Amino acid sequence: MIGALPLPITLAGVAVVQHTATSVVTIERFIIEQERQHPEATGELSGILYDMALAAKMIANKVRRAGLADILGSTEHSNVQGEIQQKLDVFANDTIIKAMDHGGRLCAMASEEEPGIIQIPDGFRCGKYCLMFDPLDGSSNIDVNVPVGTIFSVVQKITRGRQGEMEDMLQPGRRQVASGYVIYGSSTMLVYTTGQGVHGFTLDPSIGEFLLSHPNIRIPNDGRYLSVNDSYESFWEEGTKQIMRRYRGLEGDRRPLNVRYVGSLVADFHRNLLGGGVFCYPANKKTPGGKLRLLYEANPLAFICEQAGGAATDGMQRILDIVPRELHERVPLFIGSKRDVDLANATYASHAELASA
Ligand code: AHM
Ligand code: MG
Repeated sequence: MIGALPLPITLAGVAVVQHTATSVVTIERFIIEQERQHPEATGELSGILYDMALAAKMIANKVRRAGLADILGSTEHSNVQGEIQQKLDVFANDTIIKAMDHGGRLCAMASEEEPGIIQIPDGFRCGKYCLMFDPLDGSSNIDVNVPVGTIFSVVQKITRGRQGEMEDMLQPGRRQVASGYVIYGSSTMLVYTTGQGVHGFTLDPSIGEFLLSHPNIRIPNDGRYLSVNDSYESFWEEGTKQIMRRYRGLEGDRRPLNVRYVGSLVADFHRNLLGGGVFCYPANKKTPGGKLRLLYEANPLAFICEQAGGAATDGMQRILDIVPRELHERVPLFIGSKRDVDLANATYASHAELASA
């Protein structure tokens, strides 16, 4: 039911609309209203977000029909990480590129599924932003009907030429101007930030619109959930093992966290963002640099998490301060409720002290 009309308020001299719980707000309208708070905005960033929302709807449609359309299974190609690509990965990757490459807002893209920079085709205008994305994270879970997701990150171009270059892509995460994710779960949700809080939209499939359902998401300081794949325990270093003992309340004074691990980053992160908790993919002896990718996974989710009041670290430093060295760089990741991320940092720091004593 459409309820009370939104109330106009004034912020920094600009009229914006304050949403009541009952107002129906599409993602387009919300983006426009946020843009109005920045009179200097050109609308290009908003355009990128609309185009991502469109790509998300197309991917959601395909994911929902996955079992029916007989498109499960692997293609013969493996991606740059040496993993087998699922067909839906390819579809999601192509869909995002096609939705974004001709809008005149981007100067280049990079995808977890592509080895190098994706240039804007000749004949299309190049804009001032770069888009990095993981088109379908957790895609190895598709055959068993577990939620998967799309993750994206936007930075501003810093080089002078027409096209985007590697230097544009390899900026620390704190320079992101927008990031977000889409979760294809029991419903499809798009959650994004442009540095003005974190807002979540649920897709109403009957009208094909993302509607504002979770304005101004805040992650609880004190988490409920621990998400970690502890089958790697024997490959963890002692500092990591101690962090996990503390999270589980086996050592120290932290109330024990509940373990929840889907194995699909977006699903694990989304649950912890709403309910509070920490997702960990630490380094281990098998993957000493971690598994998750800095540019496509850690940075965009870290921007969202910080904007929601949480934190993200590799155990030594804030994720958003890491200067990337290559497109497909991996990083250890602890992300979620601030208190739990701080506990990981403090535990590693005490181990470093012990080691150097
Ligand atoms: P992907 O980008 O190849 O899909 O891999 C990333 C996924 C994440 O969604 C998830 O958190 C992680 O890999 C699970 O890894 P593991 O099976 O080692 O626990
Ligand atoms: Mg991924």
